[in-house]
Amino acid sequence: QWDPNASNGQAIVHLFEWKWPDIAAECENFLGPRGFAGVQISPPSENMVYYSGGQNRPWWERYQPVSYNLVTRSGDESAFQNMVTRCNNAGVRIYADIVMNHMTGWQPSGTGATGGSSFDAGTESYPAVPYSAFDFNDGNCNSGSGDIENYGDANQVRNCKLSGLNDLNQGTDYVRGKIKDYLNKLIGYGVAGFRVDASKHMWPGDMQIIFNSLNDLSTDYFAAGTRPFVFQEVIDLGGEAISSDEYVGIGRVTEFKYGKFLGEAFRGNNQLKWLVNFGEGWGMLDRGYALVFVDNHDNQRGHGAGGDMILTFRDPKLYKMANAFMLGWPYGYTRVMSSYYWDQNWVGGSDQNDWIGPPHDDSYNTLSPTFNADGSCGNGWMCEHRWRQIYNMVEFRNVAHGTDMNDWWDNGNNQIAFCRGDRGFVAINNEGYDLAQTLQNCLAAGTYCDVISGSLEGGACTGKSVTVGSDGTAYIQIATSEDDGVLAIHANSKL
Ligand code: LM2
Ligand code: CA
Repeated sequence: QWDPNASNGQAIVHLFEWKWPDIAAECENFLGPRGFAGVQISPPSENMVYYSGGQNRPWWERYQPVSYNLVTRSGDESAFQNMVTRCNNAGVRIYADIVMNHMTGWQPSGTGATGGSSFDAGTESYPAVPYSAFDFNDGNCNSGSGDIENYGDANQVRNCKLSGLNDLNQGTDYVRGKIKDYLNKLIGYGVAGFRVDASKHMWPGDMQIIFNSLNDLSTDYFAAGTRPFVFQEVIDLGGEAISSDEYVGIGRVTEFKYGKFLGEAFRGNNQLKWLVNFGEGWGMLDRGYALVFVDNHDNQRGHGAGGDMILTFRDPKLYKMANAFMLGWPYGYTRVMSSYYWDQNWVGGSDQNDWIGPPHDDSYNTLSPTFNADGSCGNGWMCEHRWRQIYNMVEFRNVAHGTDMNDWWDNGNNQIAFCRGDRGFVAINNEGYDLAQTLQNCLAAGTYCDVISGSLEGGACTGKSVTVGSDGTAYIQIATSEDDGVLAIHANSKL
């Protein structure tokens, strides 16, 4: 359950809030051809519909399930099935975001849901599952308010309400059975695995029982006996009662230290030279258990963990450098974030618009991305995964897969370079002055196309070229005046 079950690559992309038909087309038109292994989708389960206080249809309503019916703003059950089939046929896996810790928070009775199911949050009644008060943890929670008040108390973190969300008791056979049926339905349609929301708020023992009970993946697409990939969202920056290590027996775990540490380094709060042992040497999970990312849908908008150190599309030059480092570096299984734009409104250090949902029409139906001549997206979609510097580094990661890091170089400060076996070479310049040096390389002698400043297209390089000499060295130049602070060449970018 630590293996992504992918045929196609070493990186996945989170197509946050995308609609199912748009994801299907993206698998066929872009992700498959570009070597993306899979897509993390937004939660497919029916959620409450939120219109209140001027915050209409926030993205976070999808983290308040009403049932396990497959109907959301991303599409209905037949659109879901069609997407999974088409993506699998394009060699791209689908990983569903599973919200199984809780149902909705309190909402007035009569509040709508994306599939039209009724519910009453106050009495914890969700007839479309069905769940009733009996299935929730209220009696097992020992905090005064019923909410999680103290992250030093594991019992509270797992048995009390996260932000007021009705907390399911995964300790009962009934709740386990309902979750199992939901996940097995998704497996039946051909999904390859799950991102498990709020895993820190569930007991690992309960989760283990649920995931062990699931069917093998569909033999329409996977070898007999293949188990679902599981990556659990556990925010562990240290100093709490619960640690990520408790979950590595079930599947991979999101390593939130990774994006925070990278953000600190690229923003200048730490020298890049220290990245030489980035990974376990920095107190992070063993690489075989880590799911890593520069930012996610929470911390790119001040939710979750990492604070203002997190890099996002709003700092494009540093963001591309950090993603290039991540995709070039042999640690963890990598996830690229793909976002939509929203206007921020900063008041007293917090963004009042952090709730804003995806691009939509007047009736709040989600809009599809449009595509510009250069491959970038319109209609409010950022599509970081379509930035050349990012998708070309996804190819780099695939080409370098199976090699370790070698031939590290740094200038003692914020210029670094390293090799991946004899398959790839990356250099990064985060100084206020140019990098212009002859450095040890590891690729075979020849001329290579830098896949950051350009691409190898029809045998020609649209960006900078690098010549590796017969002595194994190459002259590397990254001027501060350039758009990008990184250079990368690999075995498949040879001219
Ligand atoms: C997650 N990981 O553990 C998700 O990555 C994160 O996006 C989810 O929170 C969280 N768990 C629960 O699934 C988001 C968002 C919250 C939002 C919740 C529920 O970050 O702000 O909470 O979804 O929709 C919202 C309101 C909050 C309110 C709560 C309950 O923002 O003020 O609390 O609903 O009504 C009273
Ligand atoms: Ca819980």
